Amino acid sequence: MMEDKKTDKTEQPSLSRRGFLGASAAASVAGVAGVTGLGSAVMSREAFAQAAKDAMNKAFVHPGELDEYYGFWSGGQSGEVRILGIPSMRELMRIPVFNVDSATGWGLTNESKRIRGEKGKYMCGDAHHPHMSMTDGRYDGKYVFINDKLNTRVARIRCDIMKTDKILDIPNVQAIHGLRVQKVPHTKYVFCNGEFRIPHPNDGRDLNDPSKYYTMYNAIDAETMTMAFQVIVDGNLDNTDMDYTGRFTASTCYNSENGVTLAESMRNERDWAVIFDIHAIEKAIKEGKFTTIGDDKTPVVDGRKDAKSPFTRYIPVPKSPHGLNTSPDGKYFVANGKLSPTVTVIAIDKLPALFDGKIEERDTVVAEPELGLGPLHTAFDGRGNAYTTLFIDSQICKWNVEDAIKAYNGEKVNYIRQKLDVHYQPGHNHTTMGETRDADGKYLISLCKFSKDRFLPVGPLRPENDQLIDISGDEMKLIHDGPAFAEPHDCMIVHRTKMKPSKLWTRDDPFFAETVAQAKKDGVTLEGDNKVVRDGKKVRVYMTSVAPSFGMTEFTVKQGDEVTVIITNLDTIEDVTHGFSVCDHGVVMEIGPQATSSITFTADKPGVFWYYCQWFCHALHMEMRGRMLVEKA
Ligand code: K7E
Ligand code: CUA
Repeated sequence: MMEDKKTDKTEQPSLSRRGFLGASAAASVAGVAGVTGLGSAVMSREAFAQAAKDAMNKAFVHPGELDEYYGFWSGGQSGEVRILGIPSMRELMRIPVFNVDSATGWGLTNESKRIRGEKGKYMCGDAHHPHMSMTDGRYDGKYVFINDKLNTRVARIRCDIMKTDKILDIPNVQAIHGLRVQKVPHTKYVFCNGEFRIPHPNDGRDLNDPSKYYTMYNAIDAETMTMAFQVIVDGNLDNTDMDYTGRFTASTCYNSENGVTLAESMRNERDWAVIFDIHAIEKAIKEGKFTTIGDDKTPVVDGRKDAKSPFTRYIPVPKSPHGLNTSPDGKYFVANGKLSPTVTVIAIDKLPALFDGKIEERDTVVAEPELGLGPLHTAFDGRGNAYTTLFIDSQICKWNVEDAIKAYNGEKVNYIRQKLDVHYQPGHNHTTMGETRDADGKYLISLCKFSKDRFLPVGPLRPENDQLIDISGDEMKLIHDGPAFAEPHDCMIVHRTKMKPSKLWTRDDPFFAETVAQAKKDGVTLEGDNKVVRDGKKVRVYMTSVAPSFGMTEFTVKQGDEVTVIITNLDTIEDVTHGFSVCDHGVVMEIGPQATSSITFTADKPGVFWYYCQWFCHALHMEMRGRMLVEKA
């Protein structure tokens, strides 16, 4: 894909990153600051070290202190989401989503299996892009949505309980990659990109006729988590973002050649940023002007280039663009060039004229600054500066958007403010609140794909390196290295004032409503009864738990019974979570305070099987156990 070129061909500060390798980060940064004309005086090594130390001290979260921000990290091919505290970079929680989790029983309990649905049988996922729901362009603390590229799904996490509560299989496409939410007036839709091109329906027809393949842009109703519509496109959709008017979204799109091999998809010097007019699409669907595919009911409209539809415009941008980012002032879409050293700045206020046919596609481009090799993603500080990751150069390039526009108009200005070495090969970066109107320009996270020599060696597979950078001043300062497992492609940083997580479960939580309904049918009061209900070969064992004991110290079933254990945790003390595990049956689950959890398994062998609480809950936690007696059939 991307070749690690030996020389840096950028015209702006012509620095060979390779020349820095071996030199200390401090020296490199000081050097860059000098050449980029940041200030005439190159900072001394001592002064730089002191400045970095000051920034580090400012960001230090002492024991017992709380972080200022929640970071939501994708767990990449681990299929989970992680919550980190920022700036401490302490990992606070893991939220299993597409994976199966041995700690909480996610993917094993009945409640989680219902949410995971048909594709829950796949015990893996490839999570890339976590994004929070918004109201009026600001995080509202309600949901986090995340894609699964591997099994073509989108999940929703409820931010009160920090559990996944819906997973939607996206029909008619393959590999959901880019994902963003509608920002204004609120998150009615979640938008996501189908990346790979396939036949439709994909039922064995047109197997080897790629001219019939295509992919689609997808809109999900965020509240119901059902499909809203799909738009047929040319090329392969990569990343996407929405504007702050609620009308336009944009997606980067590579393989404008519609090829299937690497060589075929690399021919064009320019691919596209595809702009979608959401209002036009909604109107067509309202008027019934759509088709469907196979048995699926999702409204589909044709937004291919040659269809010359009112739904899309294809803006040529160089070359196999990757990240697509909206500036927090709502003015620009920025498409990151990946195989071109440039990023393309598209003025959102010119898009209505483009759709009206008054201007040409490239007339919407107001800047195309050259930043360095391998620009992948751009973040913003809310002060007019942008921060672009340079994958090949292993740097963050800080540049000024208005200056880049001036340069594009022929003025002699240097739009590059600073280049900072990161370690190494950064993909996404993200600023605090930077994808909202509240962008506050305090910290930048650089998600580096390689850590090489930054940590103790741990075998051939190494952690990645999530670096924390202070961007509050004129200069970026690297202040923390954070090892991370399994590619956190992307993250999102939310001020803690936006979040209101629950401390206890509520008894009427929809998360376990179906289990509660079953108990009602069985005439069981979950908050007090401890009893066994037999229903043919199905046995339901209802139990309460209060530290340090289960409501039942034994129960008896017959070999071959399908056993469901339903536990209600009556503890009302915060932080007292119990567990339920049965030895030698692969049975494990978490039961939070005031929650009900259930799990079903087959008692397939006669004998005595101890069950126990696997979540440390009390001084007598080890004693919190009982016996399952399985009688020979
Ligand atoms: Cu890895 Cu956003 Cu999936 Cu870029 S994507 S790096
Ligand atoms: Cu209950 Cu440990």
